[in-house]
Amino acid sequence: DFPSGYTGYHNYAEMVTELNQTVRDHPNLVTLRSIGKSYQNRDLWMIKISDNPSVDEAEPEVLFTCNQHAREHLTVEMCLHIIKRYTDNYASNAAIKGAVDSREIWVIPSVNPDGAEYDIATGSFRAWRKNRQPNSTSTGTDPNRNWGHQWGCCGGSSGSGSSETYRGPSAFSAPEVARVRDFVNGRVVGGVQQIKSHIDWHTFSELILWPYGYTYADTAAGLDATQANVFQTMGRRMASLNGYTPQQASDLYITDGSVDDWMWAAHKIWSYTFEMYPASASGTSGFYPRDTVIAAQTSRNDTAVQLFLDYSDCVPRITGRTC
Ligand code: 0X9
Ligand code: CA
Ligand code: CA
Ligand code: ZN
Repeated sequence: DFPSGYTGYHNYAEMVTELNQTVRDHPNLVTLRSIGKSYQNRDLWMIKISDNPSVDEAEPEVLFTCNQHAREHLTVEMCLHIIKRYTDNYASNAAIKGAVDSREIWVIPSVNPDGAEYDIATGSFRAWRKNRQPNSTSTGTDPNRNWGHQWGCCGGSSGSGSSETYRGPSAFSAPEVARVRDFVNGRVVGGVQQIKSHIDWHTFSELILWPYGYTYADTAAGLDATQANVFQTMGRRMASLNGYTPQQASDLYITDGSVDDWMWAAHKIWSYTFEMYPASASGTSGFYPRDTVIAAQTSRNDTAVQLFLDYSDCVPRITGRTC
């Protein structure tokens, strides 16, 4: 389990308990379901937050995903914080109620539960990143190198099973990635993708990143200058609210097979990657901030998340365009 100094973090069982408690507390605002199983057969839980949550209403849909990377435990807390904030404050806060009533918010707090549980299983952190799926030489696929747009194209991932950025033998070979893909593909209703925007939460470096990651070019196939300007403008606006640094994903380093490139290229979902606290650290220590920072470093993103939800009906509206 989590070592002392970290017991404020949720392990998998505690996360599931929290999700079930949210359903009991707010049965008219949330539904809970599993989108399928991890490699080790854990359920991949997803909560929907909206008014009339058991009805598929004609409301812009927004997706938040957390914990693709096992050791990035602060991101589980970020997704749980979003869930708590948009349910517990519904009755008392008009802006929260407005967002919940006019949107359908999907939250997947742990995309990689096997890796997260492995990271804490001995009581000392293992600095584990990938999932726990065996490969030909070692264990683990990097979920954020396993998505299907320009998979393995560009030196932004590894073909070696022992690598921290092993891309897997084929795109979507990681069951966790395939299940999130299946869910997103299933949100195409009547030929229209219902999910308009997405944030994938990571740690660390305090960054807001947008596509593409596979190329240094600002524009490329499927991403024109007008769209790139929307990504930049929204990214910078959110960064002005949380103090992160906004940049194109490839400005950090080239990645291929990352989630945001696929969300955009395959579905035109306005997909961002947020790298949370801390801004910098030595070695892997940045993945393990004490639980005392959880409250401040999750609520820090409240106004950026609210802005993101506000504009999810038409993200290009941030540049004065219509949809
Ligand atoms: O390498 C990653 O997957 C992310 N950094 S982390 O330390 N959380 O592993 C950065 C990904 C940046 N690229 C894209 N978002 N495309
Ligand atoms: Ca609704
Ligand atoms: Ca809907
Ligand atoms: Zn990460």
